[in-house]
Amino acid sequence: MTKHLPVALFALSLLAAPASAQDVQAGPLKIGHPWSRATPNGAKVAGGYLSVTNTGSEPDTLIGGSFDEAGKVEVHQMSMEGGVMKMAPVEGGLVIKPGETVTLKPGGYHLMFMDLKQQLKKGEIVKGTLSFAKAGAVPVSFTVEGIAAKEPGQGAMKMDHGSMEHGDGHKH
Ligand SMILES: [Cu+2]
Repeated sequence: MTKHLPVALFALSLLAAPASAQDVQAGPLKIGHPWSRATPNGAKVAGGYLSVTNTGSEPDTLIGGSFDEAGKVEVHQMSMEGGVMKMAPVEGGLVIKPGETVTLKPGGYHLMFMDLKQQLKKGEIVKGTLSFAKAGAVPVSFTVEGIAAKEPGQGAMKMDHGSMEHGDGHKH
């Protein structure tokens, strides 16, 4: 992959991304419905969710991103360990193989928005970027769903990500 191609695509995706959250194409990558969840007052972290489909012939890696309302963004994985939910940064980033769709969702892979600047409220749209090893920085807009949303636009989940113990998982 040459250097100038991602730049051209970056410009294209800027044109193709209006203020509302929607699917974004970045070269061979298709980004589906970026969303986040409303946070309780005073919360310092929130999760970011979306899907990435790789329609190309080479793997790419989601290594991080940015979120206008957060000081820092990490790629995290949540898993069960001895009956306890744990989360930790994904070492080296999240690889999306050719032909695969990787979904970041509550209870699994997610973006962790850290050092939140303010409370996220349902219905807000917050701009950010996704950083890929090859596709580069891809601008996206995250729709803030309800505090108990399990997937974009509907549902509720038993466990509230926002109130979970985030402390230990974030020590490096
Ligand atoms: Cu996390």
